[in-house]
Amino acid sequence: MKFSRLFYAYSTNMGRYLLLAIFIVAAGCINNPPEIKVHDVYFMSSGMSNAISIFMVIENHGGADNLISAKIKEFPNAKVELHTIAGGMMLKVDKIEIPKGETVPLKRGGYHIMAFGADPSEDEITLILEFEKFGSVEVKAQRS
Ligand SMILES: [Cu+2]
Repeated sequence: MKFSRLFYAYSTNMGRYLLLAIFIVAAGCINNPPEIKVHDVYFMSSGMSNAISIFMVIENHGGADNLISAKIKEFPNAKVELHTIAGGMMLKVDKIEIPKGETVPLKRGGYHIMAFGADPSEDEITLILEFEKFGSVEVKAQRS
């Protein structure tokens, strides 16, 4: 009896819409994992004492992710912030969005990482980038 009622529901338009809605919701839940690659990493003195600006290219060949924080191995006590430039002003941000399948440049005049309390005369530093889903990525940055 119950099975025949289910079959009857499916045979109606209402039943088909319901099934379609379930499929759409299910598809939305399945997200590709992010596939992050970081390259062209460099840093320079920011002009302020013991502050450096760090730039790079972040490629994502998978699902959406966010860069949420960064650390410098050689300067564990440095304060490392994510910044952007808006209307000529530098702003601290909580995260940098790395959309699905996109390449996000961290460059002058846009998104960048800034570290306070890192010696700008170093030739090379090791950055540990923390992505929300992908986890941590360790990269070397050369002084420019
Ligand atoms: Cu900055």
